[in-house]
Formats: sequence, structure tokens, C-alpha cells
Amino acid sequence: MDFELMASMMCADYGCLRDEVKNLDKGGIDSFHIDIMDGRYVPNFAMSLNDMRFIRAATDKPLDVHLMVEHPNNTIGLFIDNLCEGDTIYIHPEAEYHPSTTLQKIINAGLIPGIAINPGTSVETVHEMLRIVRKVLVMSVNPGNAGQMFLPYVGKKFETLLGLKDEMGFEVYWDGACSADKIQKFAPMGVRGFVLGTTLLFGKTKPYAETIRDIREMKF
Ligand code: S6P
Ligand code: MG
Repeated sequence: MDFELMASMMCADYGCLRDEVKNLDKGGIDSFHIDIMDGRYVPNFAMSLNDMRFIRAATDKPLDVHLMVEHPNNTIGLFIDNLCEGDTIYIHPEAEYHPSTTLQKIINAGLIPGIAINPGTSVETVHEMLRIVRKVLVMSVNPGNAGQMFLPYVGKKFETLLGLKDEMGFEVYWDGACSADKIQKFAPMGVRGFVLGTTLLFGKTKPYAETIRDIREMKF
């Protein structure tokens, strides 16, 4: 089964960040998920621009930058300037007056445009944007923190988006409380990638390479 695994770097050990990146990279992770927060759009501060720059320089694998900030249009240039082809930026449409203007800046810079959809946001409210993004990150927890519980009502939204993705030209990704049983159920349905945090990857005794291998060897 072909699907992508992303490491949620806000869950990494910052006492040895270079080793964390190296072990995940060698362990077979597909990309590095970077959660940027402003303490306003979400009640937390996770990673900074400097953390993102450090990880960008420490690996050749793609970065997957999830902006949980108000009015990302004001600061999007800082992120664009420090990323390269193959990297993705997700914005939250609710956090922007004119989200398609911000998405156009991401497209013009040659990066992959994405939107992140909160548990309480309906697909209908972002429908027009589905034609201009290449990735939709479905939040299965409310944004702001790692280690939360999966919100079961989000399952229906995955089904709705999976029914639209081919016609509208985007892929669907999972962010929040991702466990092995969710990958087993949703990867065959067409979810393209999964952000791995404390539920499955970080803070365990198992080396990253083993966890990643076990996921890829799961029976479907
Ligand atoms: C949440 C953030 C996510 C989490 C990740 C943590 O605001 O966007 O990327 O870091 O989902 O995973 P877990 O397994 O701890 O929920
Ligand atoms: Mg995230």
C-alpha cells in the first residue's frame, strides 16, 4: 500500500534535534511536518521560523509546513524564502481574509499549496479552494496541541473529501492522533499521508526505523 508518513517535529526532543532529524531521515520518514503557531490563532507556541530553517538545512527530504497563524499573508514571505521546491505550506482558510491570495503566493514561489481544515469546518466552506490546492490536511483534533484524542465525527469529512479529490485535483492528508488502526482503515480508502506524533512515533522506546518499518509492513 502506497502512503506517506510525516514526522510531527513539535513532538521531537529539542535537546538533540540534529540526531532526531538524522534518525527519522535514515529510519525512512517521507517528510518533516513543521507546526508553526502564533499564540493567537491557536493557544500555543510550537515551532519557530528558526527551527524550520534548521531542519530544512539538516535534511534533503521535503518539509510540510503547517501554519497555524492569523493572517498568514503578512508573514508568508518569511516561510517561502526559506523553503524550496517540493516543500508544502498549509494555511488555515479561516485565519485569512483572502486565503486564495495567500495560496497564490505559495504557488508563485513554486511550492506546494495546501489548506488545513479544522474539525468544526465543513468541506462546503472551502469548496472553491479545493481546485487551487494540491493538498488538504484534515485536522482530526483541534489545532494547537499534540497528544489529544481523535474526534470521531471527522471520519465523515475524510469520506467527503476522498469523493472529491480526483475530480478537483488534490490529495488528502491526516493530522492529529494518528494511530496504526487509522492508517489501516484510511490508507486503503485513499488518504495519501499521515502525520505521526506522540500517538505512534515519538516518546516510545522503539527506534524510529522500527516503528516506520512496522507501519509499512502492516497487513491491509
Ligand atoms: C496539532 C498539530 C499536529 C500535532 C500532531 C501530533 O496542532 O497540527 O501536527 O503536532 O498531530 O500528533 P499526536 O499523535 O500527538 O496527536
Ligand atoms: Mg500539524
